[in-house]
Amino acid sequence: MHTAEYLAINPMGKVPALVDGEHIITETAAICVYLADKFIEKGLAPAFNSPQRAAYYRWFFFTAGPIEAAFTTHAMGLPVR
Ligand SMILES: N[C@@H](CCC(=O)N[C@@H](CS)C(=O)NCC(=O)O)C(=O)O
Repeated sequence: MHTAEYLAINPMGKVPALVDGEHIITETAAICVYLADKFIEKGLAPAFNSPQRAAYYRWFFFTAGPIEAAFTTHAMGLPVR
């Protein structure tokens, strides 16, 4: 992940990363939302104009933000508040 080839895809040298044609998407949550929207007919996300989008975004990014931070904090032996 620290090769020049991979760093050209994700300069942070982290996985996952998705290359979709000319698009590069990093960050797990962004990849999931991108794919769910790209293949909206699969029903992985609420329809684009659905009011359910509010809760979908709220809880999706809650897991990607505060939950990931809490797991990392806990793994470092620090208290999670
Ligand atoms: N916030 C990023 C975290 C990415 C991340 O930390 N990936 C880890 C693996 S789960 C990684 O690439 N670790 C290798 C490293 O930091 O060198 C995401 O959600 O995709």
